[in-house]
Amino acid sequence: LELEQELRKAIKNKEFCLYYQPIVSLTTGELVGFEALVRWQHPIRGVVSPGLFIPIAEETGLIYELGDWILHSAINQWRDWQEQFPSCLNLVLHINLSPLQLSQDNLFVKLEQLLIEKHLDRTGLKLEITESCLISNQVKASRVLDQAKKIGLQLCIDDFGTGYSCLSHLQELPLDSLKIDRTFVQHLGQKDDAIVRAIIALADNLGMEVVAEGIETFEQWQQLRALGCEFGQGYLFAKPMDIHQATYAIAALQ
Ligand code: G
Ligand code: G
Ligand code: MN
Ligand code: NA
Repeated sequence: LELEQELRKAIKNKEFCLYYQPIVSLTTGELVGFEALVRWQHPIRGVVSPGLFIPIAEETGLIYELGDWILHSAINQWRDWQEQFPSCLNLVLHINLSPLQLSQDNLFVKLEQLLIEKHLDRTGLKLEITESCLISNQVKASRVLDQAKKIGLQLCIDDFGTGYSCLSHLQELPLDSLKIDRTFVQHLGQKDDAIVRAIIALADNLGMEVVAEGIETFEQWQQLRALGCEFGQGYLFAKPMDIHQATYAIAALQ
């Protein structure tokens, strides 16, 4: 309850910021884009993890306001980078969406207005959604996702394999990429790699790109590359960066 009140205040006082974690090509190790990750810079507690406050924001309904701020902030930053660095047009920006945000009727109407207002090139914009929001209401999910595709956004299924994916529905949804959860990556080399192999084959067959998360060792990188996984992110390549560090990484591409 205490955290809830502080969260309310934090939204009013704009105590949030976005970090950007690089996504790289596993073939070359080169930067292909970023995932935007929200941080709460609490005046006393210091940095509070989204793993802690996103669930509270969801329980209390504050996620709508916070989610709008995240979308605005990420899109504004992306527009600034596109203006500064032409090479940015070849990068992707992943933005996480809470399942609750997807249930907002006017989400994509508002988003399209924002994109038009900012004159943004949309080709690299990708929304990350979790499996859980696809199972609760299958018909509605595919209608909502179609709306996102209609306004030129791409879709990525996050934390794949950790929820209850209904595999038959996966092929009916307009998904562009799939993220292998880091729990599977961590087990590479220890256990059988059958699950990762199967996920990559599934994605290939459905025409989806694959991004592996949580790559921490060189061995994991090499194994994923050998299994045909095209993209990755993780501490081996880079931790989530503040705006200055991310800008530097983009500038280095020129
Ligand atoms: O950045 P970190 O690993 O601490 O994130 C923890 C969790 O919070 C992850 O599951 C991540 O998906 C989630 N998260 C981070 N940023 C956002 C965001 O902007 N929106 C939503 N809905 N979830 C986020
Ligand atoms: O659920 P989601 O995929 O959005 O969560 C991404 C989170 O994973 C980020 O908050 C990020 O800080 C964290 N993360 C990114 N790379 C690594 C990594 O290599 N190892 C671990 N343990 N966590 C990571
Ligand atoms: Mn994510
Ligand atoms: Na994830």
